[in-house]
Amino acid sequence: MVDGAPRIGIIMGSQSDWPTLRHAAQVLEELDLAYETRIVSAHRTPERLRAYAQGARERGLQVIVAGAGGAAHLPGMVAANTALPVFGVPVESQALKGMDSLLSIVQMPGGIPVGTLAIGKAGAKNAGLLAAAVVALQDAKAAAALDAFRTRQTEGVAEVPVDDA
Ligand code: RP5
Repeated sequence: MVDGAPRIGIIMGSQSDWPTLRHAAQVLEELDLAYETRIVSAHRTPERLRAYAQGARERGLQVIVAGAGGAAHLPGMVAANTALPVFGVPVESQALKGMDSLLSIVQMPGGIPVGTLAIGKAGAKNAGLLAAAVVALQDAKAAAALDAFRTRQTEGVAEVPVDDA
């Protein structure tokens, strides 16, 4: 974990979502940005959800990454309870491969926005990067870390494919 007061919250509906959401955490580690993680279920812990979202700004959070699967109401309900930016990550469900999660998160009514990412690992990683970009708007160190990440990524792309990469 990165030291310092977290400005990014990563929340998920269940422990079973962590293998996906940890990719958001991993990229924040790489950028050396502090974050917190919590299990907050829209259905099983609705009071925890309300308290988390309503107290988020006061506690110093600037942005929330919320991942859930199936009837994935967590990102939308968090957005309903805070005006902080919320990025939703659809977790790949067994039954419907995450299409249920995606459609549950993306179709928000006008007025309560959730920035919805791709299903699964790529969505979680990009939610982490977007959260970092929000923080970087007012933090030169975070902005420099994001630029360095992009440079490393570009430099890591080989020009020619190999058999056993
Ligand atoms: C959702 O239900 C969670 O976000 C999770 O993706 C899904 C299944 O939860 P578990 O039954 O694995 O706890 O609320």
